[in-house]
Amino acid sequence: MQKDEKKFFWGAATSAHQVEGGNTNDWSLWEKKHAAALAKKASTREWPEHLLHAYPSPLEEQNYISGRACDHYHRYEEDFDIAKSLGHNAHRLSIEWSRIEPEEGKFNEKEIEHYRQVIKALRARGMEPFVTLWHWTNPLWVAKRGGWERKETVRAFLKYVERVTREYKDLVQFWMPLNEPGTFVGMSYIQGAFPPQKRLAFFTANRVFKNLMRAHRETYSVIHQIAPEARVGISHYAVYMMPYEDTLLNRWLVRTLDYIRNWRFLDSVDDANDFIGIQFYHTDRIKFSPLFNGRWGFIDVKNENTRVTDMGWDVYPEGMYYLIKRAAQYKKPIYVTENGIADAKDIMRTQFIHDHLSWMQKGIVEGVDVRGYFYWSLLDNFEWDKGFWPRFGLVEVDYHTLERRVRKSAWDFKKIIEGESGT
Ligand code: IFM
Repeated sequence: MQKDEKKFFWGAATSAHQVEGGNTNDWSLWEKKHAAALAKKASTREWPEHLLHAYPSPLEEQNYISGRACDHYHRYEEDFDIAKSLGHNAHRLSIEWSRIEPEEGKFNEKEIEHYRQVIKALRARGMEPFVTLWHWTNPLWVAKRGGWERKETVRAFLKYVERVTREYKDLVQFWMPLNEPGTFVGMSYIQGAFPPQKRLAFFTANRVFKNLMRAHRETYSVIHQIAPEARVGISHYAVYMMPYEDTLLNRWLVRTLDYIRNWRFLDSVDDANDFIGIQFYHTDRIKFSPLFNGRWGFIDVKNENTRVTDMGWDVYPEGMYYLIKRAAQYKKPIYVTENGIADAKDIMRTQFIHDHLSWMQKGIVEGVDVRGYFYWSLLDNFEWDKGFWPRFGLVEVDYHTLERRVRKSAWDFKKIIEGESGT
């Protein structure tokens, strides 16, 4: 395997549960249980016509059940051909723990072979695999005994990590142990939106956070023991924040939240990273809420909403620049391992990519060591508790036929890649 650390990587990212289809894990169980309630909740808000009449519509139960998803499990070669034709020289994917180890200690040889073929398919197309080992989903046996609330899960995860590293060490150079641990803790234990849906469970959240931190560190050691040359890095969701009005209190809130949401995890695993993966989507304007009725009690988010995605996220490309400048303080190579927009009509995506890359470029010119950019996502896919309606893909997926249609913005992104790499 050629060591290509200095090359700039262009690509897109996916995660197993969101694209593969046919998974059995804690999410697939949860989806079936909550689909009706999620569809009902969706019916209480107003929807633009183009989302309401798409298939599946946010008002339909099947929108919230991942089911066959994009059937990427069987169509990965077709999908990688598309990525290749779009000028990508890398791809970020995740391995599904519940497939590899559906029962504790029982590894599924067929699935191990499957992912070997997936990774080889990337290599055969000259695309560098960036492999995430856990992208939020847990095998049922892990969830049943308390998931990441329990220290035992760290030990169990490391056994899976060890097996997978031994299997693919000659094919994979870049490893990412955990996807966005902070988002997982926030969504599952503070907002209570993701399984196991514990709301404002601060003590449990802190325990889960510590277990994930331990899992990251120990995965770093396990991978390096088996594959000393491997590069192991965090995948981190960073939110750019600014005060809603420039008051002392709002500024103080921004500083505090910036540490908790953005840098606490990175600070505590700083010695266990060969690179930093930054995932940037949106910006929040933070405001003190004296009546305790803000998004997080005394803290509220009040965005301008002049440019928003289909998900209602505020678009603020400058945030990319500030975040990579701050992340540069860790003095590690940086990869933007996710950045993307839900835009079903494909009317904002080209500009979105262009603007974020311009701000990334400004950081590079000022000395930030950015070595890759992965758009989220290659395909439209299953956006967790929102289901299928958010359309993040460079490639549109028709969920009736599973036909893939390359969006115009994907070709525009290709032109940028070609311009930058002189091809
Ligand atoms: O779809 C998710 C992904 O799983 C993790 N990062 C953010 C994306 C968009 O919400």
